[in-house]
Amino acid sequence: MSEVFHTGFIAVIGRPNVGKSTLMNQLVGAKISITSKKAQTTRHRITGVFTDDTTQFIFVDTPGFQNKHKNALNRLMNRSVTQTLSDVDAILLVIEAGRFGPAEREIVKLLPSDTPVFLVVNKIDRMSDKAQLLPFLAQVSSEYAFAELVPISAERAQGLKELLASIRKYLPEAAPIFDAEDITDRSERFLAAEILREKLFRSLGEELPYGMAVEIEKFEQEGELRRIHAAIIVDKEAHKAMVIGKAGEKLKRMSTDARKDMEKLFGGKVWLETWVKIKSGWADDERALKTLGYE
Ligand SMILES: Nc1nc2c(ncn2[C@@H]2O[C@H](COP(=O)(O)OP(=O)(O)OP(=O)(O)O)[C@@H](O)[C@H]2O)c(=O)[nH]1
Ligand SMILES: [Mg+2]
Repeated sequence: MSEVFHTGFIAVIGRPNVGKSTLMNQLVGAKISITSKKAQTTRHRITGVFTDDTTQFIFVDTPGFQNKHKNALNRLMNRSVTQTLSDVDAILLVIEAGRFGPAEREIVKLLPSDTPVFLVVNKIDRMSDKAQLLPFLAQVSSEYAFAELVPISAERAQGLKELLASIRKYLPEAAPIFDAEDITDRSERFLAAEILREKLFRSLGEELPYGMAVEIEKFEQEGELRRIHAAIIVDKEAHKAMVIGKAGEKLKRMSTDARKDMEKLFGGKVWLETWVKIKSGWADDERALKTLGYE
């Protein structure tokens, strides 16, 4: 390798639902972080790695930063954002095109002054009038001394090559930390729980997903077959029935969808068993949160 190699950490932050996880998955080229139309889908810090001939990009997807809802889980989620910021080479602050308001200004206050911050303007595919983009960029650049302003569409993979090329300029010269084929630091056990949680988030009504978590009780591998037992944790008896659905139909469909995604990501057959468990108040119970893997 004649060229110098660059390696660095890049935090992906922003308010809920702006497309942080969609962006990281596109940059890494695999679905390692779950996504949904609902806010606060991501609850954990998740590392995604992309390595090419000259650079290793180590992205850190974070939960959406918000101050509206306060419980122990939300406090942990916000803390994981601020902790991530102190230890990276670059920060991608993701916003939605046309939207820079109080929630974004709250986040700007957290930015460390010694780290380059990219303003990543996502969902440009939704802008009906493209002529509004330039004045919008001019306006937001007065909010903070952003190192770069990059308009993209994470969903349509527009602007991502340009984004990677500009990030590289800010990463230090260093040998890679991960193997070239690694895409995440998370275990299959963790990813399995997240995939099932995505199906719950996407298939259930508005409020229910926030009161749920997934716990993998058993994860065994026999050759290419993975046997997974997953418990879906709900807050109330009434929620249990909603997750299971009429004659178990709902749970069956969500489990099948989850199994298919797991097989795709792990590259082998999966046998998945799911059941629903009630643990009331788990989202405000520090001990329960620890058992569920929230740092
Ligand atoms: N139209 C459009 N939708 C997008 C784009 N990127 C993401 N989305 C959608 O925006 C929604 C939220 O995406 P996520 O990636 O889950 O957002 P997030 O910022 O990780 O959200 P939290 O984890 O809840 O903070 C999903 O419905 C995505 O499909 C985009 O470029 N264009
Ligand atoms: Mg997310």
